[in-house]
Amino acid sequence: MSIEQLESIAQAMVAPGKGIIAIDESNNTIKKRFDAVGVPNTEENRRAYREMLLTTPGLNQHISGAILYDETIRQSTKAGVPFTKIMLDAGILPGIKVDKGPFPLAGFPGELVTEGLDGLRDRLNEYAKLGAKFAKWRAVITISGEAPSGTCIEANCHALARYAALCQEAGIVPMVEPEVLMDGAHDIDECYEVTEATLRSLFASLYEQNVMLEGTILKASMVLAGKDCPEQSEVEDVADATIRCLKAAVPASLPGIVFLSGGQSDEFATANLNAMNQQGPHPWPLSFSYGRAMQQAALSLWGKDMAANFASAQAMVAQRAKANGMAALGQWKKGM
Ligand code: 5MM
Repeated sequence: MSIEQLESIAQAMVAPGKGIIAIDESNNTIKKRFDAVGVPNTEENRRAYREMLLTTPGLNQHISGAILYDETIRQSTKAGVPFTKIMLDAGILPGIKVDKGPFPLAGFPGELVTEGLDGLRDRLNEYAKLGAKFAKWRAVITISGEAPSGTCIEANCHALARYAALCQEAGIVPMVEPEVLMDGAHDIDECYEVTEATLRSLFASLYEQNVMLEGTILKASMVLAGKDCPEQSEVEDVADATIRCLKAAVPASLPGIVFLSGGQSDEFATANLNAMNQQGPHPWPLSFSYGRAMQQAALSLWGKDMAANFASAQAMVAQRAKANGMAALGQWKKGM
């Protein structure tokens, strides 16, 4: 695939007023989400839940793509239509999570490195045949005591760049996600420093591995105080710090940046994205690739009664997609 084709997929992912829904929870993570609402974590329930999300009427108005998990990209609706067909027919790009998750970084207690490079070329080729247009790899950076170490940042960014190069070889747009966790008592300044160092290391690694930025999407965490910090960040502080950090570290040739929600409330995640876009124009479109901030309200409704609440859960998904789509344009208003 040519760089122009990768570039046009990347641009479609961040088309004006559209963003990504992240539904790539591994079976362990979806178990935690299901446990919280009392849904047994069976393959059929996971399939039914993803069917509810992906068949939301009008989803394509504000959703450009969905990130799927290995099990999900192989699943179909109850009527037997593959999820990838439902998506492609609606103009929603299928994405696939290809990392194998974060593991302890040997020699650095408390720090994590994401694994999954072994056999990745073959897996990507298979996912491309299954319809995947973009992929995702998430690295986890923890702020705690002396962490993160430079070694942890470099190891994760090296893996992200190796993954991104393999994606482009397979004709798949890499979404690179270095998540600086909100867990901890650190303040917004510390989050800024760690995020900037991580992004600088990431773009240096992408350059070293010959990754074409024009065919790459960054999935970033916002710059904000840790969950246990006594001084929590206000929306304007998050927007100012995040934009300053991205401008300091992200090349303008990147076609777009999407944010993760990372445990923020639905409304805070939307308000932060909206405030950033109100400060624009920026060198790149800024949109969303939310998991929890897109799904949590719908999941708790659906979990109470899967059949009776199917349509109201879908309405909730549509509402969150619309709110975030408006925030991607800087046109969201509280209570919309
Ligand atoms: C959907 O959750 C993804 C993590 O799944 P695993 O923990 O099972 O690997 C995660 O990567 C997600 O795509 C991003 O963190 C965005 O989700 P949030 O909830 O942070 O917006």
